[in-house]
Amino acid sequence: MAAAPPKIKVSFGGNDRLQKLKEAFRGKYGQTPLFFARAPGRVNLIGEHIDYCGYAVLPMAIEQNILAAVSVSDLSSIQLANTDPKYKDFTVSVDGISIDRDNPQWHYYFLCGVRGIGEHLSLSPLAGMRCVVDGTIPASSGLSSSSALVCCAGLVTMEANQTSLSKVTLAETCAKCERYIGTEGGGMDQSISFLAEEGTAKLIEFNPLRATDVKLPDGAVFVIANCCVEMNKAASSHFNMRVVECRIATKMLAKARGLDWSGLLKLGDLQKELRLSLEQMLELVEEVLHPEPYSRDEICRSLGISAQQLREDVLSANTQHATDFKLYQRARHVYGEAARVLQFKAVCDSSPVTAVAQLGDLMNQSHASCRDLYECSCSELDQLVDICLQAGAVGSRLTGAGWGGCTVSMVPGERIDSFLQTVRERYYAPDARRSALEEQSLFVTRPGGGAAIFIEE
Ligand code: ADP
Ligand code: NG1
Repeated sequence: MAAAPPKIKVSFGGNDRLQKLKEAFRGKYGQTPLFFARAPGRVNLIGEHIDYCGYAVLPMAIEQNILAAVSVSDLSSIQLANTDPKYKDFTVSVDGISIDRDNPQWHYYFLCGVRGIGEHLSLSPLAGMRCVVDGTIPASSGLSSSSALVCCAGLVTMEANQTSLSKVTLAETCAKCERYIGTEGGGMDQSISFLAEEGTAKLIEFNPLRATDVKLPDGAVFVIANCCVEMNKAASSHFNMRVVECRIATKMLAKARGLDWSGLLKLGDLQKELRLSLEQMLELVEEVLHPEPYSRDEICRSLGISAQQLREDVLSANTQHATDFKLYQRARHVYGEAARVLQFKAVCDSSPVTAVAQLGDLMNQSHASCRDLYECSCSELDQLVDICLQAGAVGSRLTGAGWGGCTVSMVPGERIDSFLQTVRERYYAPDARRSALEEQSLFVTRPGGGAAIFIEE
C-alpha cells in the first residue's frame, strides 16, 4: 500500500508548542491527549486558479500549520475547542454532523474532514473525540489555512478510528470533502499538505494525483508578504464565480468544435479531448470567444439551453445571481498559466545560469495574468508586488486564491536583508494596522514537510 502519513514519536521537552497544547488540552478536558496531528499550509509558487481546471500546479508546504491534540472518548460526540478564543467551542453528536455552507464557521471546516473520512471508510459509528486545535497560518490569506484544518481533521479522524489511509487517498478525500463548505476548489492545497517533503517544492498533477520533486535554484530565497486584506472564500462568491466562468468557457469552446459539451466541465479535459497543445488552445480561445462579457441570454442561446438549465446544471448555489461572465479572459489566463507552470518546472530541472531571472519572469507574468485577465488581485496586492520588485525581488506575485492575502517573491540570497528592510519601510511601517501585523506578515519561507501524527515518547 502507498505510504500513510508518518507517525512520529517525539519528546515534548524541546517542543514548546506541543507542550503548551498538551496543557491547554488538560485544562479543557482534564485528561492527557492520546495523539497530535499536524497539517501544513502552503505557498503556491506558480499555477493559480488552474487546479480546478485539471492543470498541474507548483506549491510547497510552509512551516505554519494546524496542530490538533486529540483523545478518543466514549461519549459518541465530537468536542472541539481552539487555542484562539475567536474560534468558539463546539460539540456535535457523531451521527448528527451537518455542515452549514451559508455560515462557514471554523468548526464546519473541521467537520468537513471528519465527515469526508467517515464516509470514505464507511465508519459507522464514528469514534467520539475530544480535540483542541492550534493554528499558526494567517487565515483567509491565500496560505490555505482552511485546507490545513480540513486535512488535520481528516488525519485526526483516521487515527482516532484506528484506520490507515495513504497520503494520496487522504489528499483526494480531503479535497472532495472541503467542498461541503461550498467552495469548489481543485485539490492543490490538500495534496501538498499531505504529499509535501522537506526541502523540495512539488509539481502536483491531477487525475491521477501525483507529486514530483522540483528543486528550486540555489541562491534564491522565497519571501511571503501578506497585504493584510482578508478574503474568506466560502463567505463570498468570487471564487466560485471563476470556477463557473471556466466551466461555461469549456462548454462554449467544446460546442464550437462540435464536441458533446454537456458532460465537459474543465478546460483541461477539453484540451485532452481536442488533443491540442496549450498554444493551440490559446488560439482557439482567440478564435471562438469575444472579450466583451457574456450575458446569461447569450450563453443560453449559444449552448441552446434554457435559463432554468443554466441555473440548475451550470451555476453553483452562490453564483445564481451572476449576470456577466468574462469567458475569454478567464480561459486565456488558464491556458497561459498552465503553460507557465510547465516552463517553471523545466527551468528548475535544467537549472541554467539564468534560472533565477527566468523563474522571476514567469512569476511576474503570472501576477499580470491574475490581475488583468483573472481579476483575482486587489489594489493592496498590486501595490505590495510593486514594492517587492522595487525592493530587489526578481519575481513577485499573489499566491493562493487572491482578492487579498499574500504575495510570494523570489529574492536573490545576497539581497534578502535590504529587501526585507525596504518592504517593511514602504508597505508596513506607514500604516498602523499593517505595522502591528508585520511580524507574522513578512517572512522567509522554505519547503516544509507534509502532514504527520505525533505521539509523546
Ligand atoms: P485560506 O485561504 O486561508 O484557506 P479561507 O477563507 O478559505 O482561507 O478559510 C479561512 C477559514 O478557515 C477561517 O475563517 C476559519 O474558519 C478557518 N481557520 C483558519 N485557521 C484556523 C484556526 N487556526 N483555527 C480554526 N479555524 C481556522
Ligand atoms: P486558497 O488560497 O487556500 O484559498 C484556493 C483553492 C485552491 C486553488 C487556489 C487558487 C480551496 C480549498 N483552495 O486556495 O484549490 O484553486 O485557490 O489557485 O478551494
